[in-house]
Order: sequence, then C-alpha cells, then structure tokens
Amino acid sequence: MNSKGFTLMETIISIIIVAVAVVGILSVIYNVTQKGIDPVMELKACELGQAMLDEIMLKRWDEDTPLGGGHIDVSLANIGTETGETNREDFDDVDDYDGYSDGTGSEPLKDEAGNTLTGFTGFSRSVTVSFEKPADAPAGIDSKNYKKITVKVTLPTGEELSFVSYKTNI
Ligand SMILES: [Ca+2]
Ligand SMILES: [Ca+2]
Repeated sequence: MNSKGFTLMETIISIIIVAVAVVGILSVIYNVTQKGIDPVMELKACELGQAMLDEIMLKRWDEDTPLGGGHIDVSLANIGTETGETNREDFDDVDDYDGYSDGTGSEPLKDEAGNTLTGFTGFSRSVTVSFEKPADAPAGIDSKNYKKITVKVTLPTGEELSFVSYKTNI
C-alpha cells in the first residue's frame, strides 16, 4: 500500500463517511426547523410580550408604594385592581394587570397609549401577577416582597410563549 497518499479505495471510503455525516447533520437541522416556532411568528410574539412586560415593570410595586419607589409593609400589599381601576389606562401598579388579557373576544391588542395594534391577527396576550420569589432570591426575605409577572402570548397556531419578570418591594 502506498504510504505517501490515499489509495482509490481509501478515498472512496472517506467520501462515503463524509457524505453520511453531512446527511446526519442536515436531518438534525431539518428536525429542529420542523419542530420550532416560525421565526417571524416568534418575533411578533416576543414584540407583544416584551412590550407588555416593559409597560408593567415601569409601574409601582403596589398601590401603596410611594411614587418613585420605596419599601412598604408587606401586610399592605395585595394583588388586583383598586376601586375605579376598570381599564388598562387606569392601572398604576404591577398587580392591577393580574387577569388582564387582550387579543381575545372584544378586546383587541393595544399598545400602552390605547392604539389598536395591527399585524398581529390571531395573537392574544394574558397577564398573571402573583407573590413569588425568583429562584435566585436571597434566603430569609419573605416571598410576599416579590411579585412575579407573567405575560403569556398565544400564537395563531395555538403555541404559547411566556415572558416572566419579578418586581421587588424596595
Ligand atoms: Ca392600582
Ligand atoms: Ca393594585
């Protein structure tokens, strides 16, 4: 056997090995693409989820939290809207959004200013807010000092993406 180069047989075997490897990689990529969410739909879902989360995170931690922030006694904290806060434009603290949804039924998707969003046919959002500590929160702090905000976006395909953030009583 020629030790300085490849024989014809060695070359053919190498080509077959490379071809099998390429087919293997392509089938993995194909599977990922098939099972994944359409990237355009995913981008739109992210836009909707992030916009809602950004809007909520800018609100006060609780109705009794002073303007500009500050810790309050956790016994004062609650989840839900206060008297007179029936519409989204009335919401002034993060937990007012608990149970809010748009893109469903008679409530179209809207931005914070109340403008109806276009280009999101079939999408919907829903918000839940609860007292819950993040996994990496320091031990010893009552979980009632944390509010977990979850914005769930449902795609026209029925798939769901959740966007989660925590706001702290500080
Ligand atoms: Ca409120
Ligand atoms: Ca409230």
